[in-house]
Order: sequence, then C-alpha cells, then structure tokens
Amino acid sequence: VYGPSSTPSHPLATAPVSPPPFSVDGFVKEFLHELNTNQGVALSRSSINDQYLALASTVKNYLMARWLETGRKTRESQAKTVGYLSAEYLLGRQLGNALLATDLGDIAQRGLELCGLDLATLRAQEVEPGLGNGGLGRLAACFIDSLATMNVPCIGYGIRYEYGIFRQTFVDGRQVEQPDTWLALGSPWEFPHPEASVTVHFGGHTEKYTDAAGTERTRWVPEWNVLGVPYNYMVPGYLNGRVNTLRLWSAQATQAFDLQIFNSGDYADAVRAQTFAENISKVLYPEDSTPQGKELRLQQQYFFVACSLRDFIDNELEEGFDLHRLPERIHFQLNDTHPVIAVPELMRILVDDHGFDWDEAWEVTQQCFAYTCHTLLPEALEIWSTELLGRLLPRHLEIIYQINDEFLARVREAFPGDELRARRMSIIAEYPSRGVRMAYLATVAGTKVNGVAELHSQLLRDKVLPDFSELYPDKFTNVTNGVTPRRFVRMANPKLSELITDAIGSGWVTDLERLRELEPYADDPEFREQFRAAKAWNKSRLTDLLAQRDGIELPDGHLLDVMVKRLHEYKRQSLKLLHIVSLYEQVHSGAIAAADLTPRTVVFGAKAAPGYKMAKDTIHLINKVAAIVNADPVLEGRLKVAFPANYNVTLAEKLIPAADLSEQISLAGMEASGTGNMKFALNGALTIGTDDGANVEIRELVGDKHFFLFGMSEPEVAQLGAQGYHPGSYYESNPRLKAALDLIWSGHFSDGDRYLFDSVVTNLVHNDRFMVLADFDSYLATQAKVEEKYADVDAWTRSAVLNVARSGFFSSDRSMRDYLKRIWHTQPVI
Ligand code: CR1
Repeated sequence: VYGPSSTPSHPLATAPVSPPPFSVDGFVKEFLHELNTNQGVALSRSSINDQYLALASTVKNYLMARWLETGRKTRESQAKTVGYLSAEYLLGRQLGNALLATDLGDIAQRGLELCGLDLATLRAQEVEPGLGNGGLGRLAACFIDSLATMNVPCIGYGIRYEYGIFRQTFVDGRQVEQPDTWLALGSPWEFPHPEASVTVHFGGHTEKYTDAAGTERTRWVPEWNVLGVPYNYMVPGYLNGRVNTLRLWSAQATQAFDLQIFNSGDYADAVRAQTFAENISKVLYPEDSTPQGKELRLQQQYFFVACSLRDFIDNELEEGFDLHRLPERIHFQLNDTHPVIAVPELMRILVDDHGFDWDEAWEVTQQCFAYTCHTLLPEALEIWSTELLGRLLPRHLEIIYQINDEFLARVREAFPGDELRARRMSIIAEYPSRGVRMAYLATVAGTKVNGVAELHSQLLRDKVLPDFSELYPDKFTNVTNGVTPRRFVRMANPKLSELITDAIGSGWVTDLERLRELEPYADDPEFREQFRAAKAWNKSRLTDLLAQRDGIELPDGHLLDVMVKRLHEYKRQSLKLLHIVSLYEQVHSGAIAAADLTPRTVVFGAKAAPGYKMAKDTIHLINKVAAIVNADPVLEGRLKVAFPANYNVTLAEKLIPAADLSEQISLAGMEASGTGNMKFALNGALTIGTDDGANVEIRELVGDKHFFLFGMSEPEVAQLGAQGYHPGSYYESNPRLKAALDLIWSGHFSDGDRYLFDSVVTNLVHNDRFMVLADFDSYLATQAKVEEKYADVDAWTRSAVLNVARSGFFSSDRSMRDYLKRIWHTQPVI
C-alpha cells in the first residue's frame, strides 16, 4: 500500500517536490545541511569522506524532484517501458556525471571553494561501482544513460554485488586479485527498499493437481528461498529533467530460511544459512566473454531475473492490469544469455500463477523479450547442464522441455526428414552432455536477435546461428554498439569539449552526428594547434595521475600508444608485446639505431580472469618486458612501457583522452564489436586495427587515410584455418619474428629462466589459435606507417580531427534509436 491513509490537508503535502535553489548560496546551504544532518559533523570537524558524502547527497537532492516527477509521468502515460536485464552494469563514478546532468558543476565548484574545499579532491574520494567485467557491462551503463537523455522510459535491472570486479595489484609483475570493497566508505547513490523485497524460490520438485475448474495443472513445490532487496539508483538524463531508475537486487536470508541441511536448530547453522543466502549477490564472477558454469552463477541469474519480473508485474503495473496485454507495457532486453532464464520464468508466472493456458502464455512471452548476443566464441555461449538446472529450477526445466518439443515440431514441419537439423537446432544439447543452450532458447523466444556490429551480426547469422536465421530470417538484426558522449567526451575531455563547442555550439552532446561540422576545421591551422594543446593538456593530466597513482613516470613528447581492454588471447595483447620485444631486439642486435625510433610510450591496461592461466602469464610477461625495457639506458627517451594496475572506468576517463594511438588488434572475426575503439576515435586518437567488430565501421566512416588497417580479413582468417594454419612456418621464415620469440625463450626477460614464459611462447609457435604470428609482419609494417605519419605533425592532427568529426555515429544515443526502431517499437515520453 502506497501513500497517506487519509487525504492530506497541508498544502505542501500535495505540492510537487521542489529542488534546492539553483545558486551558489542555495548549494552551500544544502551542502552544509547535509553535512550537519546526514553526516552529523560540523564542517570544521568533517573528513574528506564526510564532505564527499554530503556533496553526493546535495547533488541527489537537486535530482530528486526530477526523479519523482519522472516516475509520475511514466505511470500516467502508461507508456511501454524498456526493461533492460543485465547481470552487469559497469557504472563508473556517479558524482561527475550527476553534476554534468544537472549543470551544477560550476555552482558546486564555487560553493565548495567558499567552504574552503576543493571539488576535485572530493570527486577523487568516490570509489566506482565496478559491477561489471568489461564491454558488456559498460555498454549497459551507456545505454541507460542514453535512454534517460532521450526521454525513453526504462528500468535497468541487475545485481547489487557486494564485491564488484576485483582490484588488480601486481606482485613481482604477477596479477594478484584483491576484493573490491566499493561499499566500505558508504554508498550515497543508492536507495534501499527492504520493505519492497521479493521472495525467490529454489529447488524442490513439481507436482500435478486439478484446479477448481477441473483443469490439470502443475505447481512447483520449492525447497528453499531467499529475499531480493531492491536498491534504486538514479539514472539522470543530460539536462532534460528526466531521471530513470536502475534497480539492483541484493540477496538476504528470509526469516523462514528452511534449507533442510541447515535445519538442525543450531544457532551457528542458522547464521551459516544466512551467509548461504547472502552469497548469491556477494560477488561478481570475474569472467569476461567466457561463462563459468557454476551453480552459484545460475542462482545469481535466476535470482535477479525472478526479482525483476515480479517487481515489474506487481509494482510497475496498476492493480488488476490484464497480463494478456503485458507486451504493450514492457519489452525486456536480454543482455547476452545471462538473463535468459527469464523466458521460462515468465511462462511459469503466467501459466502456474495466473492460470493462462500454455498457448496464451507463449504468445505473450514471445512478444516480451529480445536478445542481444555479444560474442562469437563458441565456448562463450552458455549451456546449463540439465542436471543442475533441474535440481535448482525443476519447473523451469519442464517448461524449457515443452518449449523445445513444440519448437522441434515446427522445425520438423518446415524441414521434413532433416533429423540432423532438428538435433542441431534443439534447445537441449545431447552431446557431450545434456544441457540447455541458452542462446537457442533466447532466439526461439525473442522477437529479435541482434549482434553488436555489422560484421558480428552477419557472422552471427552465417556462422553461429545459421539454422535459426534460415528458419526465422526476419528475427535477425544488427545494432552497432555506441558509447555515451556525456561521460566519454564531455566529462572525460573538458578541453576538447570546449574547443568543439566554441567551433560548432554545444548541440553535439546530445546530437553527436553534429561533430561532422568540425570537418572543415581539420584544415584550419589554428584549430589544429588548439586541438594539439587539448591533447597535451590531457597528457599532462595523465602524467600527474600515473605519477601519483602508480609511481609511473610518463616521458614528455612521446607517441602515446594505448592498449586497454580485458586480457584475452583473441584480443592479442601478445601481438603488441611482440612488437615491443622486436623493437628492443632490433636496437640491441644493431639492426636499427635507438635514435631512429619514434619516441613511444606503450600503455597497457588489462585485467585477466583469475583462473585464466595464459592471460595471467601474459600479464606477467608484459610486466617483465616493461621492467627490462624501462631500465635500459640505450632505450631511454625512446621506448617506454607502462602498465598501471587496476584499469577501470575511472582510469579510462583519463587515459583515453590522452592517447595518440588506439590499439584494436583482435583477430578478425573474434571481437564482436569493441566499444573502447569508439571512445578513442571520439577523443582524437588514430586507430591501428584489424577489420574486426566495429573497427570495420570506424574505418569506413573516418576513411582509410585516417585509420591504420592491418592483418587478415575475416574471410582470409577462415580460409587459412580451413587450409591448415602452421604458426611454426612463420617462426621459421621470419627472422625478425624468430629473434623476438627466441629472446623471450632465452630467458632474457625472466632472469635467465627459460621455462617461466615457455607456455606463452610455445603456445604461439605450436598452436596460436588466434594467428598472432600470421599477422605479425603486417602489424609491424603498419606500425612503421604510424611512425611516418606521426612525424608529420599537421597530417597527424588533421587525421585526428577527422576521426572526431566522423565518429558521431558511435553515440549510444544512435544505438538506442536503432533499438527503438528495430526492436522495441516504443517512443520517448516528453
Ligand atoms: C564483446 O567481447 C563488445 C561487448 C559489448 C563483449 C565486445 O566486443 O563490445 O561485449 N562480449 O557488446 C562479452 O562481454 C560476454 O560477452
């Protein structure tokens, strides 16, 4: 029950909520009030953390009226809402974005100054919520930002992990993971609502019964349950008065937590039961692009999806809403396969809880979901063993079997006699063991299936799900990823933003295609000069940050060559590493003079999944090579390798604007899209990249002359694979490559230990699944072209300006428009 129990008589009680005055005085008053009443301290006795928390509350207070108003408007309009279901949201820090969305930056700065405080210091106090691994989680955060900015009703649903992505440290060059205690100093951006908790059931069995009308029905008799407590976060639109909601679920033990093994009546056991329940939202699985297949992971997936569906149906719809019309009010977007268990869950709700017959329920369910696939690696498509699924969610497994039976009947009808095809397409895999192919389930159930860049969507149709695209040609579509220009240009790159706004006005922040108007400025020497000045400012900001954060010294005047992304073999950090080792080897063998090298600093940022040995060995090797290169007097001032630990959104915001060269060097056909690639181009870095993922579209848009393409194309990769790839032949026939690999093999970077990195080199020479050696030559040749161009300052800057001017397509606002048009068929609410 919501609202007062009798009609309010005080005029204020029915007036709309009003924000604090939009003035320095108004701000100071609100800030001090928050400091005194929320933190319970006087300014003179306040810690930086107190000040940060009070500042966050103050900014929230400015957003509050908009948030409440957005809720009212959305309910009244009965508009269709986008329900974004994602196991990850890599949000980044909230304060800067909230200041930007409210235009409070200057007021806050001046107000705090008048209180003797420094805004930048308080901003640095914030620990980012790292509730995601990489691109997929950051994409979700960009999408909800865009939807709010575009006035589209959206609820993001996810998990409030108590520990987000681990904090990476290096010990003797090896990655060591530390828990991410992002909640330790308080979490001012969230609003817990324990009273609105939802119970989620697990385990048990199903039974048949006959209802009052004499119909045979099934019910689930679960064995144990947990509570999902919602935590709401504001998702402010940029300067538009809209604030959407992100609702993250935290697991708690129910009072009657009745898991049998914990039922001994023992107090210690009871507490253990509590821990067991709370484990569900305890920690983010740090695997990126490869699933884990662990029971707790499936618990997490069902937990947040069950909470979210219940929440939407019970709380967001008016009482008595006819669920047959559910598709008019919601479109759930499945962010990869992680939330796909929502499909049988909605069927269960409709059939078991609301008495729908099967066909009616399937009709509704099929209209409520759409599925985004984010990968091409076959091993990354989730398959849950039927044994596990049946044990944890017995009713859901039954429902999946029934969906599959009906689906296969359809396949057999469409392709009579093609039994192999039916087996290939079955949602239930029989080999090597029985499991549920979640991507197939999502494809069968969803209105649409999309890939995340043109090439990826094409390969998805032709190679990953060819049978499905034949059966449902209209289901498949593409939406190329995008990034929010608010966070990744306007906020991260204030100098460039100012320069752009001076030239073309401020409209680009919400209409990024307008960057096109910058094109003529590429030929304006004065503009180019200012553009370089902005880049120089970003570099010096990064230099200060890395000195203080990591004790890393960035030399002046170097080409800043940046490769930041998760560590994965398919992304080929090892190719970048071989380039560095080769430069070092060439100088020391006398093949080139150090003085002839273009002064270059290579910056890596990368976390490896804790159980991914090859990735961790690669990190170790990069750090060892860095140590030798950086200590080498011959290379002093010519080549430097920097690997700051714990790359995250906060660091990205400083690193990307400073970069000259963006490394996007995955094997063609492996990177679904990439989104870092877009951020670099938008911030005026030139890309060296393969024809992979969204690189293809970046190159097409910015033009070949302003993009360094290298390596095999996807069809060439496929052909080489088919004819038989032998990395050893590249090693044997390319002296420069052989010398680089031999140098690592010799123990040169491991204090003479020949075995330390043997696995990395052996793998490259004998297996090399991602064809690093095949692309080595082309990569080095193209790096030489990079250097040549970099020597021509004006030509380089001109290309950099054109990269900015021609990358407006990569705004996540455009991605959202594509989803609205091609998938959700819903409208903004003004
Ligand atoms: C892809 O690897 C893509 C992001 C966002 C990643 C990357 O190329 O840009 O998704 N996939 O679409 C992923 O994390 C679980 O899969």
